[in-house]
Amino acid sequence: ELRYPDRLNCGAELLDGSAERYGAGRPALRADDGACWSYGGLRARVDRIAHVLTGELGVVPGNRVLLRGPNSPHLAACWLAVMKAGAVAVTVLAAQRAHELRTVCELGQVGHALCDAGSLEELTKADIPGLRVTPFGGDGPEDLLTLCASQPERYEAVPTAADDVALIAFTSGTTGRPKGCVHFHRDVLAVADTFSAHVLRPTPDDLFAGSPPLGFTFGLGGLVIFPLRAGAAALLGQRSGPEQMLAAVERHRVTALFTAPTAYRGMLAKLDGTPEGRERPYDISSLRRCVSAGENLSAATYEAWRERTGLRLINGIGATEMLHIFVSAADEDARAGATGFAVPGFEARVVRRDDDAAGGDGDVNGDGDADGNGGPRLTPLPDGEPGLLAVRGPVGCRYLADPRQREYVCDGWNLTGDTYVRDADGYFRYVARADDMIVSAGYNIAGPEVEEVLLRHPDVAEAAVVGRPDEQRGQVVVAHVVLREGAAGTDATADALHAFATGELTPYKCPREFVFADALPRTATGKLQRYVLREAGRD
Ligand code: 3SK
Repeated sequence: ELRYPDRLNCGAELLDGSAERYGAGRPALRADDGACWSYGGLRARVDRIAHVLTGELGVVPGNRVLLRGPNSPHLAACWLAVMKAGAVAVTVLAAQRAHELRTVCELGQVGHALCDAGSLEELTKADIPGLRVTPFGGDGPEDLLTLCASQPERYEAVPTAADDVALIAFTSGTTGRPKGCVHFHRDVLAVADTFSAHVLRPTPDDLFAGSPPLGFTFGLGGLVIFPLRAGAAALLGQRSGPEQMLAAVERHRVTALFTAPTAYRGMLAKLDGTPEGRERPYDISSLRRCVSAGENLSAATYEAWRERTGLRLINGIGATEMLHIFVSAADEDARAGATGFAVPGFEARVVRRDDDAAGGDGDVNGDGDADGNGGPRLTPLPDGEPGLLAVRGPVGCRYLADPRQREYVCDGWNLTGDTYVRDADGYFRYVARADDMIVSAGYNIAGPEVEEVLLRHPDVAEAAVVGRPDEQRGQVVVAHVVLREGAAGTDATADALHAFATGELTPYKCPREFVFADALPRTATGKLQRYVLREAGRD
């Protein structure tokens, strides 16, 4: 069990604690242009920002501060300064638009914003009443970095309680209605002390990099919290296309990479031979840990990455509600097509949820307790039977004033909205998002299983499989496919894909329609929006 002192400031722990434990001269943050800040250098920058926040800007502990900008060492420094000042970071994506920013600021009761000088436009357009915006990274007299110049180098962190709010991370899930997820100072350290410490096992010599934005907790964990907790370094601000990521890995000798399955597929396409404009193939031999999360990792992608690089992808399921990853596996525990086991510190099981208070035995704890307290009941399911993934551990869902809390947390368990099955060896295997199951002629079909097969076809770059309403069958299976370069979206290709699928899948699972597209709809964090495809199919 994780134990933290009652007084705990995660910013001070990550920065001052690691500087003391590992050495203030060690590299902490690197930028693609070659800049490198040591732990001591980062601490001086963070402490000056904390002085500006609590002095000139009048921020007091508990105030909510919006952080906005592309990944950069400055953005990470602002986040740490907000932590040290005892304020609450409200993180958003640089890609978010004015109306979304307005919603987040209203729901989060945000009074201050620190915004990259190049990302001001949407925030200015949002025109949020009462919001004081301070730009950073520019050179104006009001710029945060200009204000920092006259500040002292050391700042005594506010002695927050372990249970004080540190972060409100907004999620729209894949459906578009934002929810604020509240996380405490102890939660920030707990994700490093569980997933990172037990699965990644970083050393101070590691260099972390990847594509997820710091406004997405996948990125905040992988690119700030985990490296700093381990005394390691992070590369921030490289561009996130497949070739740019490969080039960054090569140039900086990155050892730990965080990105989504689509990006691993994109990189694989650039790894064979010598790409145009280069004299030699990419050298990514420095990589030691490659984390894949954000969406389902197909067995095909896992196997292709292993074959090409010799590395096993570390698959993980995480959620903004849970801050980071809670089921995963690495090294010889990793298996193609499986997510893995509950991360040490967490428990996971597959359950059925009975919303009728009288129904179900409610015995998720295995203690025979069915006390009829009127709420939904969870019943654990045997191995091999698909059901809802339920998880509990040191971090859990706390929605900011949102009735959907009751759907997510049930009997002390967090229901992530994913359908999983646990196999005979105890591995958790992803089936589908619970609301993405297709029911056709009475059969339950998991879109990801069909996608997995299509992704094995040499012409297929991306695939999303959804149900379209049908009078006779209830729903029919429709595959939306992005083809690889050189393949044509013709009837002949559709026939070939259909023939390929029927060779691999029980006939009722095979797509009856193929729709060819240039790209699939995704959220700003890269998750597939199957509901957009479903809705398009209704027209
Ligand atoms: O939402 C996700 O998919 C996720 C994955 C890993 C870590 C954190 C998050 C939010």
